[in-house]
Amino acid sequence: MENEREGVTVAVDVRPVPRVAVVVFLLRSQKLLLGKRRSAVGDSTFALPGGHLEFGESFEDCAAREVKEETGLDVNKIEFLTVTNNVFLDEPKPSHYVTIFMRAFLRDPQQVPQNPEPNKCDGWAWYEWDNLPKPLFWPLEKMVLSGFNPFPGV
Ligand code: 8DG
Ligand code: MG
Repeated sequence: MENEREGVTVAVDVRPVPRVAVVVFLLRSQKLLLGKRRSAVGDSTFALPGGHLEFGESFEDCAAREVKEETGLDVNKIEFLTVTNNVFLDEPKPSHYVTIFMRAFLRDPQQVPQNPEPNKCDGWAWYEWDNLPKPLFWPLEKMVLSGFNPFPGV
């Protein structure tokens, strides 16, 4: 497809492409932070905070930014854990994400999560790894079933 913009012809590719997401296992003692999604992808399932990698951004900066935007929390000790390939063809809005999973900790262990984007999430809470809520967002469910564990030294 071609677009006329200020006298310049710009080629626009309208085919769907995979996108990059950065999501965060935010850990506090033996618990991690999850929220129930309000979204065209994975609606009403429990998921990690996270979102789209912006142009020029590092994984660590994206992780800290998304956690801050979605929960108000400040994190540190941000590290890369793993990456998975997630194709969502059966969702109301089909999409494909390469999802980068990071780990982080609270800068201040007393800080309490807020829910500044109530249209995207029902609210955040800490859950024990051995007693996770159901249903989990399936990319996360897939990892749990594979035996993945985000806690250090496991
Ligand atoms: P943004 O525009 O604010 O950057 O993005 P967002 O609205 O917060 O995006 P998102 O849907 O929360 O995250 C982007 C994609 O990341 C999501 O559609 C699918 C993928 N993803 C996973 N696992 C997880 C997860 O546990 N949590 C979140 N939030 N996204 C995940 O594959
Ligand atoms: Mg998000």
